[in-house]
Amino acid sequence: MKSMCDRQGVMGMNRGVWVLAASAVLSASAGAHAQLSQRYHTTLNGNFTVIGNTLAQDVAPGVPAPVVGSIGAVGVNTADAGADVFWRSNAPAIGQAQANVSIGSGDARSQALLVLPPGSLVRYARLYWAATGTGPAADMEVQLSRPGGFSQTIAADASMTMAGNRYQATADVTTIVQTNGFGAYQVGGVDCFPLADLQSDSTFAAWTLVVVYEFPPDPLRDIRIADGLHLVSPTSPLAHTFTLGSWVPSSGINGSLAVVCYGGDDAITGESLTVSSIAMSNALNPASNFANGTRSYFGAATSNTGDLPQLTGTPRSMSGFDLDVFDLSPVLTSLQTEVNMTCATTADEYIVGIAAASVAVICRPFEFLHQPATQTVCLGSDVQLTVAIDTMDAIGYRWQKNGADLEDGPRIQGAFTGTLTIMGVQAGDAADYRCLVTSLCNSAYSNPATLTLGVCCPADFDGDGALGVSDIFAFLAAWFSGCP
Ligand SMILES: [Ca+2]
Ligand SMILES: [Ca+2]
Ligand SMILES: [Ca+2]
Ligand SMILES: [Ca+2]
Repeated sequence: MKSMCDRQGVMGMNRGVWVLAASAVLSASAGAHAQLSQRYHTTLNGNFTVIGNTLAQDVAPGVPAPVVGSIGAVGVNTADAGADVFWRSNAPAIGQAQANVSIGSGDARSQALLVLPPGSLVRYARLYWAATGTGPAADMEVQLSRPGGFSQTIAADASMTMAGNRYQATADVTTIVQTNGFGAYQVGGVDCFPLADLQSDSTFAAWTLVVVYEFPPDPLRDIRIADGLHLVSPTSPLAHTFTLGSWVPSSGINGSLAVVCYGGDDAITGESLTVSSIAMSNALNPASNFANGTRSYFGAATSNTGDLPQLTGTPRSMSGFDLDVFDLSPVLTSLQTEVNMTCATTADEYIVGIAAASVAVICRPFEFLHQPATQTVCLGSDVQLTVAIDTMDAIGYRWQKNGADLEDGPRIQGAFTGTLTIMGVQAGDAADYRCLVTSLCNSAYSNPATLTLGVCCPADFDGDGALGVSDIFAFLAAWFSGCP
């Protein structure tokens, strides 16, 4: 995208065409965007794959022609860097796609082919859709379908919006992808601002499907998906750290990083994607121009029979949509536990929506960071015992009292968490406590913590945790018996 003041904002009619309105409002609300945050993680023998397609086509001179898909009448104001006409997949017939100025946003749809290793099992799938919308709110409902197969309305479980009515929404579609497996996925019903005759460099509409699968022959991989909606500008880079639960091995190092962004412009450069300060670049993604309208895997363009439209995946072909998977192997080192990604720019502004990382790992046994503390407590008081380990990938906690498993109850909470709480301590609570912690790689008992009862209030003579007449009688009884 071009600079801030050139960006699409509130639009209005002017001289018979849609034009950009002056956008002082944009700067004021630009803070609404979000950095990336982790959506999902797992560790399994398998990997992720990512597919997606644009819903609209930029027909400016120099944009690669579709492999499959016909472009008809396109209207005016098409030389801009924004998308100009909507696609409709499986139209006018199954297996075809057409784009022209008479296709409205409500009819726009596109399709992409999901390929999975034979024998793999889908463990997780998440659909994202993003566009320059018709209002400040995200479109929370789209259609996901397969011609001749299923058709389902998908409701978003999260969304992100930013200035210029740009949004991204997302939904967990694991069950649908588990049911329907490999093959074509078609997305439509994505709310978009009308493109016909619009003069704008920043219009886009696209969708992405991230699928995590288990495949036993694959190495053990730590897989993480993060999302948000962050406008990367010269004053606002984006940094995201994937914190791995395990270690990068000393041999068999491999990993991949998928980054989805919107609004990148092939004709404007200056942007960089780095991991550990090393540029992620390849034949299709120059080190200073990775937001360039490509769909690629490890430097090769992705263009599958079954995509509708089937685009080349080469620079500019995706019309303001980038879906690139980079090889992380060159930047990974043995025993590494973090992948630090930074997106920056000196000129071309772009919006990062999704980043997913997959890294081959070996199990890393955890160590205790914090052990439960031996303590003396008062009758009737509440007490907490806490353990902490040096990985976020704890699978389970189980507290024990004198070696016997504890259950949650009226006075016991957190028996299956890192913090055990005993409320209203009674005499019978004096014991040794420990926690069995289990992670992906190992399990271990914490040190035992001994709970001892102390007399905290001398006037609570009978030790029931409360002061009352019974304390006086207990005192007198002790007095007259000579403290037996
Ligand atoms: Ca255009
Ligand atoms: Ca246009
Ligand atoms: Ca660029
Ligand atoms: Ca790219």
